[in-house]
Amino acid sequence: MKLSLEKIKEFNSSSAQIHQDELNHISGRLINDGFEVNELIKKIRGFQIAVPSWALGAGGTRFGRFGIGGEPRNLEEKLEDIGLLKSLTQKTDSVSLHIPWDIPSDYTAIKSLADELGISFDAMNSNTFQDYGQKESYKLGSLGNAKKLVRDQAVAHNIEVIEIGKKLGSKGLTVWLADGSNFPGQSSLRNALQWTQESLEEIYKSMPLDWKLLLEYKPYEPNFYHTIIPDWGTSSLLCKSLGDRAKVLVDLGHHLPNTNIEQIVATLMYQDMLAGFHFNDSKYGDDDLTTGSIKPYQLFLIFCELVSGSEDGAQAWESISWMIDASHNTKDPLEDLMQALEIISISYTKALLVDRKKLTNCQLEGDVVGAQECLQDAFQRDVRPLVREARLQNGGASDPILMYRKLAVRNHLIKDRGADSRSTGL
Ligand code: RM4
Ligand code: MN
Ligand code: MN
Repeated sequence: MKLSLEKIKEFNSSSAQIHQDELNHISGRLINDGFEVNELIKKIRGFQIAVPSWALGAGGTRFGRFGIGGEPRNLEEKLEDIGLLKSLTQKTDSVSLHIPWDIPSDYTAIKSLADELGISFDAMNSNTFQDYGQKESYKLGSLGNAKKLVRDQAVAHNIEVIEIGKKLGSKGLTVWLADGSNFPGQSSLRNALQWTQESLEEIYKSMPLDWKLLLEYKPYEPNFYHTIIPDWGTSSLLCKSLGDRAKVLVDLGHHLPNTNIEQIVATLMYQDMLAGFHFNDSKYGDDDLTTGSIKPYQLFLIFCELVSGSEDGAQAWESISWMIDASHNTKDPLEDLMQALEIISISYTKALLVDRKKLTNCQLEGDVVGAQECLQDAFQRDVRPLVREARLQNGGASDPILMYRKLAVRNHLIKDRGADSRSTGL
């Protein structure tokens, strides 16, 4: 299903006046406060976030899965769904693929469909956390497995993912390892780390020079005693040993409760070691809930570090990759992704509105209350008219979810693809 620009314009016309009033209101206030509104809108327009191919179907938990209907049955249909998201939100123009879930059967056809939809291929994800018919089992690990045969197979898989990505024009490989152990004594902690490092070295050597390696970390799950790469420190230690094209990927759900993620972001940027993000939200662990649904203030604080880190020249904004990594059981995944794209843009916009000069002065003068007020002034603003204006200028819908519902897009997808169509992935 495709949405024409005319249809979107027609939908937008009914709310044009209200939008203009709201935009005038906030613009007046911002100009008064010394902001360049057009500059802000330009930045918001340019900020695009990659969508993961595995978030387009109903997710599931280990207890059950509830289909949503009309799920994309193949890579072509996944691209079509992202095309829809792009038309409505103008907040995403790329997809992050997961191999073997998304191996293209016809590269030329996939490339031309992606071109037609204006979608490019973001970082590729390898998968050595499942068995899918390969020779050696990953039950006891992959890149850090005690058996060399398994490690070699896992390395070869990652190299194959690079080859697939090269054909699609991707420029990055994301590695997430489930490797670890469930019981003390099960594995040699030091050896497992060394094997992982050696395997990663092989993969790194096979990467084209204009590619980057994005290395995730996660404290627990699926292993519950130890995970080989449990935290950003271990990930950056490994990346440093590999070379400067290896950097740390921060998946917001991969932390123990109450971890100060914005500090991790600041520290990584300080060392030019931040590869990018997997956006999602969580209450307890790797819950993969909608970004910003539980801790919007934390998301804002993370963006404050990103904006200040790049403006201060610690790490270039352009060197950071932006991706969503979520998977749902109870929402229409397309609506969920629209919510995520919106809140990420809102958090970014609010971070742009922090009076950084004032904040620095408060910090230098030890004005604790003043510093907090600076952040609150930006966080409490309703920036939705700015984000909407950026979307409208890019050709998107004034209210993407409302338009999606008005057009009954999910029903159309169910009609086309069936009520029990099932997406590959999680
Ligand atoms: C993991 C991790 C990876 C993703 C898989 C599907 O928890 O976050 O990024 O590839 O899930
Ligand atoms: Mn992730
Ligand atoms: Mn995760």
